[in-house]
Amino acid sequence: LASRAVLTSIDLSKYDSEQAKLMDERCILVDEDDNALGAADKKTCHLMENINKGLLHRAFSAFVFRPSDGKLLLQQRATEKITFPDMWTNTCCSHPLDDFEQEKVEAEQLGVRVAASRKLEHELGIPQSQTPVDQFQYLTKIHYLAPSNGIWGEHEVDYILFLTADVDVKANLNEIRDYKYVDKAELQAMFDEPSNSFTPWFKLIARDFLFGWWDELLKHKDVNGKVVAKSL
Ligand code: DMA
Ligand code: MN
Repeated sequence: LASRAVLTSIDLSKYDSEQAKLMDERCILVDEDDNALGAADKKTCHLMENINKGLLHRAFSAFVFRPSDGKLLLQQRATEKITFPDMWTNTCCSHPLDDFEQEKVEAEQLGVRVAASRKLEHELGIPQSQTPVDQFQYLTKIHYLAPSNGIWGEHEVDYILFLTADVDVKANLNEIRDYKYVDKAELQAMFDEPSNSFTPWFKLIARDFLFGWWDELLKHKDVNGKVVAKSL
């Protein structure tokens, strides 16, 4: 597709300048079987007009759990975000980039693991030493399409990664408005409260996978009652 279609672009001057600059990052284009096809900037990849022509890119969704009580770390996206602002979502989502050789490596999902560790530091200030790439557990990948506000949307092959680790959070306020740890009941209560809004991919993953996987995770505890970290 990308080679033949004429792709649309737009002016970003009315958006937050830091977030506008990040729209120059180069995402990895893929087909529906996740075969890499090339690269395009993040702005091009997230315009519905291009998505409607079939443009698809690679992404990850990371879920970080606290070993002491098995709670999940959620974030609320900053108002400055160009796509899906102010919504509650899983710990961190983003894209492996064509800009970095390591993030293009497909063996053992290395590229998305490296990207997850990089973005957990960028968005939540978590030192990369606390998120070693071999400690992420790869669950599956999902293909989904979701419009955001106005002209924007997502169309991704999204790798789902779990990490059980103690992390120190120092939120980057250009990325994140708020964050909190929740157990399953607390998350369900947030879903039941109509004034909360959630990203479409988080709702989808929660509906189809999250609660079952979370139950499995909580079954594995060490002698001190801490949830055991799983790795590759
Ligand atoms: C993009 O997330 C990835 C998924 C799975 C939706 P994002 O908008 O948080 O990424 P970024 O902040 O890097 O644009
Ligand atoms: Mn995306």
